Amino acid sequence: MEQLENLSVVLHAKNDLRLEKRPIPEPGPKEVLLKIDSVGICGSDVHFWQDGRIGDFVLKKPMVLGHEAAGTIFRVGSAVHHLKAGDRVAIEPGTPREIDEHCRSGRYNLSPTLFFSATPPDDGNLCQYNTHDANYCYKLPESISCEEGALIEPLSVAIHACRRGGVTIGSKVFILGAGPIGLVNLLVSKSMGASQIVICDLSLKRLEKAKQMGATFTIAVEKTMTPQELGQKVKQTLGGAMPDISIECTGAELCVQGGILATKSGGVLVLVGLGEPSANIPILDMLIREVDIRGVFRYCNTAIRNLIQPGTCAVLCCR
Ligand code: NAD
Ligand code: 572
Ligand code: ZN
Repeated sequence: MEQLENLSVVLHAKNDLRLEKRPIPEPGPKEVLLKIDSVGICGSDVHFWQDGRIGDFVLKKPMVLGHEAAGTIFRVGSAVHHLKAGDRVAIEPGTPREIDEHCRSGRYNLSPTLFFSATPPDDGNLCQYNTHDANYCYKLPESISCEEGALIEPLSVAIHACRRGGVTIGSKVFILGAGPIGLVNLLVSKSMGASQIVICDLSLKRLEKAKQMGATFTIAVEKTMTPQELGQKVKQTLGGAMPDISIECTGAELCVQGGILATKSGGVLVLVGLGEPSANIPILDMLIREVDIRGVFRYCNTAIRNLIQPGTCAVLCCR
């Protein structure tokens, strides 16, 4: 019989990435063994590689990278009945380890003991075979490739952010940052019915991409711009109106400040971008104009089973 290998991309320490053979794991009763097909490289994989840490999450032992992944079921655990060998699935990397108060309220992303692929100390999916909780594997319909399946993960960040912001039909949305996360927020805002979407970035090339992807207006930010100028520019761009919802996807302090000032009174600023642990923000402006600031920690409940076709998954955008 052919001897299977499990070549894996393992981060040992800052700037010490190795390709090594690891044993093929055995699935537990509620798990599946997956042959990994596609893995996206997220900014956080690059950060762990280059810095060995992100904030308080520090690499202390070797870890397999990759949390944007899709694969094919190779074998199922004894208690798994909704999936079978050969099914192609999108993998949700965050799986609860215990049913705590956050899980019970449906916000399992907030569980402090959550397993999350490729966040120390939990291994990711940049390998040939891996096991995963079967309840967090979503069968892909024929029409969705594994590459697209892997991209459901970053898409989920945007679905969660737009839900947290309350994006709905007719919303005016301001997105700060046109990197992959800003761009998926653009796509999800559109699909949730936003009528006007303004997006800003320092990079003209990224703004060009945003325009191609359906942004109504783009704003080129200059490093010398003040947050007040950014807020004014957004209002001017929208013909005197202010956005109902702003979604911050840069982590830059200027953008957090500009996001508050740009948002209409009674509106919402959603913080997705990971910046410094503390920031100087125009808190009085936020208070007197009742601009709500909402955080985003990854996502929860963005994919479900059995919606379109029995046994397959659908990504939920609309509430
Ligand atoms: P990215 O670095 O590719 O994109 C960030 C964009 O912001 C870049 O295009 C950059 O030019 C732009 N930018 C930086 N400073 C700016 C400024 N002063 N004005 C205007 N634009 C500016 O990153 P990404 O992959 O798109 O992710 C965006 C952020 O979201 C990162 O901080 C990432 O860590 C974070 N993130 C958070 C979550 C979460 O759960 N909260 C999930 C995924 C990603
Ligand atoms: O797709 C999930 C994801 N989450 C990111 C970044 C990139 N991709 N977040 C920013 C970093 N945090 S963290 O709390 N951490 C490393 C666990 O600083 C998680 C959310
Ligand atoms: Zn990611």
